[in-house]
Amino acid sequence: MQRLTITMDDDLVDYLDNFIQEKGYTSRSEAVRDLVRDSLSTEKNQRNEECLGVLSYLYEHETRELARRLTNTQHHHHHLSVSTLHMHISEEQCLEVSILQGKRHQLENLADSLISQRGVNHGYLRLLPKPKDE
Ligand code: NI
Repeated sequence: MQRLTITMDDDLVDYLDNFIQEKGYTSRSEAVRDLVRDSLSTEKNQRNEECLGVLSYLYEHETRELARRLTNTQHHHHHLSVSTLHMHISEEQCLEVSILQGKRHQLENLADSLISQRGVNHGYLRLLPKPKDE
């Protein structure tokens, strides 16, 4: 192991300490190791990992052509999209929750292309490693 000295803003340290307390870490080092490991392994090594994804977002269905554009995007990536639940929340707002399956970077790209559309709010993708067949 190597010892690192890191400089951080006070705000960020508070944020980190809250995180440590919430998660029950016993030291900052342990927490920072996990954060770095998660972040770097996601970025580099696990790009092609088979994943399940749960994508949720709110959108305003009356925003010009948005409902049609979102559906088109899902159709264009139909091999990644397993199922979508649609809820009409109000006169204007809809909630969609999609179950996705595919390689990590494919699911991230699909989620980005949906979430980044104007009129889509609170987009959130949760990825889970797909359990291997026994
Ligand atoms: Ni709706």
